[in-house]
Amino acid sequence: MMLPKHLIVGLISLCLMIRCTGGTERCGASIRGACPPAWNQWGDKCYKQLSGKLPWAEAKQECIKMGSVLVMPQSQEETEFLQKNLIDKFWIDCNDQHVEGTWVCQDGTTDVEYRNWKEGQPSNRQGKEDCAVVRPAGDWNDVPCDDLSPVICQRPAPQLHF
Ligand SMILES: [Ca+2]
Repeated sequence: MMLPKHLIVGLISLCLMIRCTGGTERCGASIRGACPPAWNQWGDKCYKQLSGKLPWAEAKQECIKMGSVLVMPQSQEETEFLQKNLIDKFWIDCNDQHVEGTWVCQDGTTDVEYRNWKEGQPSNRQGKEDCAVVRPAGDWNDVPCDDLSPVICQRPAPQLHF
């Protein structure tokens, strides 16, 4: 069945109007299908670096406060984007605090299989390295969770659904 053009335009406008009730930031993002201001986009994810350095647990909390989660790159391409556009060293949502040697890496609440440990890592040096960072070389190291490292938060890019 063919719908009259003005009806289609009307329906799209109505959908946008409903989605825009969340405020101007969400509205602009929804229409462009892009990240909010000050967030970098790569594929279907938005990223933002926090100012300063934090311990791992605080990094996770600060991201949640912004309606996002601690970053968890799922490929070397994603890691390279982050290093080139944000910063070359940062925490990732990967830890073995619960069971030593069993690393849990999560993209939000989804387990991530991707691993990129530097040769010889994770080393759990002195028995106290339970959190992971991306090193400037692009690979991973386990370090003490109370180390201070830069923080990148991630959130899904807004999607248009009709
Ligand atoms: Ca280590």
